[in-house]
Amino acid sequence: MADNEEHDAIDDLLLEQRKFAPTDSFKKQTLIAGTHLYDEANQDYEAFWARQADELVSWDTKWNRICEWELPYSKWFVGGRLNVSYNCLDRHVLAGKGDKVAFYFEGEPGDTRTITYSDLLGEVQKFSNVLKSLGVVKGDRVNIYLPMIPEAAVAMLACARIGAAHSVVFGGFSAQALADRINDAEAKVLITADGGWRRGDVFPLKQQADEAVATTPTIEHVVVVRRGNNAVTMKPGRDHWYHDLMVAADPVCVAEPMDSEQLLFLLYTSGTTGKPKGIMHTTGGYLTHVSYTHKYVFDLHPEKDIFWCTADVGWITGHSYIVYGPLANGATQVMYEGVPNFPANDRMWQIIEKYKVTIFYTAPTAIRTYMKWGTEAPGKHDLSSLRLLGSVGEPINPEAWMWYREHIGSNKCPIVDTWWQTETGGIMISPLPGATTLKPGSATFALPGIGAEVVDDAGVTVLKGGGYLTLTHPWPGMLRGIWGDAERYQETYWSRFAGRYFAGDGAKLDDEGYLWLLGRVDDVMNVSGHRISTTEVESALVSHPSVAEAAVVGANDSTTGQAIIAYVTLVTGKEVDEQVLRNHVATEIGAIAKPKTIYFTPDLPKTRSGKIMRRLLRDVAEGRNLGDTTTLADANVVLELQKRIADAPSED
Ligand code: 7RM
Repeated sequence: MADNEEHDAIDDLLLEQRKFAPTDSFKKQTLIAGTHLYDEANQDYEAFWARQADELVSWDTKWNRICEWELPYSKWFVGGRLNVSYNCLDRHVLAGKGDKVAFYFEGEPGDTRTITYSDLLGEVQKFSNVLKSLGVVKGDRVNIYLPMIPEAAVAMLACARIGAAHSVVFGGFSAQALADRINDAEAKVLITADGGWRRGDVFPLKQQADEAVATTPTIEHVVVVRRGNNAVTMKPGRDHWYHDLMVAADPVCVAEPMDSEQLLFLLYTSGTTGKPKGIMHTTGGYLTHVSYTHKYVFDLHPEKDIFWCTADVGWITGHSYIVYGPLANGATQVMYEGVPNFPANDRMWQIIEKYKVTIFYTAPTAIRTYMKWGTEAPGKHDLSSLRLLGSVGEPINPEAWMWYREHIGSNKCPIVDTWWQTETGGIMISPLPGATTLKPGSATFALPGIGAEVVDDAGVTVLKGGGYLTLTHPWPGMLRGIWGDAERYQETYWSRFAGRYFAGDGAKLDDEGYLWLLGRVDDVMNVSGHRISTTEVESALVSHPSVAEAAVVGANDSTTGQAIIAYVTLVTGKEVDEQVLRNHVATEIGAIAKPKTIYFTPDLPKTRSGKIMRRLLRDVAEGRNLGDTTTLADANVVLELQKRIADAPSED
């Protein structure tokens, strides 16, 4: 934690003195106004989670052990049996809530669909039978590569219903990235769409899927949802239209109880190497964790609230807080397909007004973008239905927090800044909005049932000041491993500090015990809340025939949090345009991984042992004075680079 950058961040945050206690009017209707949940969980966290599992989840067979913990593996609610799809659908319909709206779907072009819990149950049962008819059985993996349309939730819930694990790949990933993930998971079936809407145009998903499936021997069938109405090629015998299969499908598929530790899904996320990790999540613990956090962090009143999480289902936030948490809690949600500036900059605020959204959950990068667009867009709309705001994906700077509070929440909505990861399954550190006094930019405290501590380099607990964020005991939604790579699981999360889960984030505790998250301490970048490893982008760059060597760093960016900056050395005698290389990265990984800027350099700064000095490259990219360069093999390399960058035309 010796980086200047991190010290600056700590100093900035130390200056933040504003505090916002829950208002009386919020406290009057809140689920949790006092500290009793914390007190209960502090007494016995296992018993606390058992109570949540009992109250929030319906079990076919009750568990006989709450938690089995053999570091680094935990099992929760052992012996218990349940079906996640039953919990998200059937039980609400059986309780007479079939006509309650599950989703108000808003397509980017303006088309809408209202989907009740009965509707959703009907679709999921049929699609479960479709999957069965395609040969999918319990334990198989199914890949999902869809736009943000209700069929994404249908496909996920149908997998859960029959015990197949889904692996959702974000629709913005390239054919190559999709193929890598399908091959790692050895999925049998791929569910995709002809295309989806984005900024007024249709993006051709099926084309990417075709390219991917050309190199995925395990895929037997491809199911295609019609959404973009764009032309596609259907391969007879392999490809099937979703609507054709659905009309022929049996409408009844009884939910089969699954073991509490049955694999529910894989979700690939970037680590510090070039190969994404298939994070494993299972059934009973995960559902308990996401229902509990969705209920209490968002203070959910399912009969009154309209919940809108703006994430894509391709990320963990979409899994936990669009599909599983909210549906298990019987919430009514908005699902939006497109971008926030189509047809104009006020689309999000228009949607909030239209559906009278009460709880809005989005990312700091989005908030900073809205800030740039100005206050006129939100000012045009009646946002008075909002009563709670949330933030996720990266640290939220106090300035953005205050803007969000004032211009979206009209100074009355609490903001829950929620820290968690793909690996944690659900929210870990967050205020409880009716109980916690907020500080702008702080995620405040570990939730009841969660143990979080900051430690120093030697693993010693820090009570005040900066260090590494660790988790001290298992929790129900924790990852159960990395698909096919037990060693990497142990190594990545459980080897840095004995007996503790290492999150990879820096954090600081202030003198009142508030947690301030400071971003990644490893080679993982966070661009607009999306995790991308420097190595992944470097591998993509060097896979271009003209590139000899590449170094990638995440530099601070006022909108996206971090921006990808690449330094590239070309093969002698070869030339290539910056744009060509950026597009090459988009083809290899996806548009989100495109470097913002590429600097060409004859050499990269290296230590004598040949390690690229990324810290120096970050300093250079952010225009800082260089710190210690004594370990450099050739100090001239950096001076040369600085000169080039100073001379280069600016991007902004
Ligand atoms: C939910 C999600 C995880 C990484 C994590 C952090 C960063 C997420 C916050 C945050 C500060 C937050 N899963 N992060 N939320 N940093 N404050 N409230 O984003 O697996 O995609 O990313 O995101 O660095 O390690 S993720």
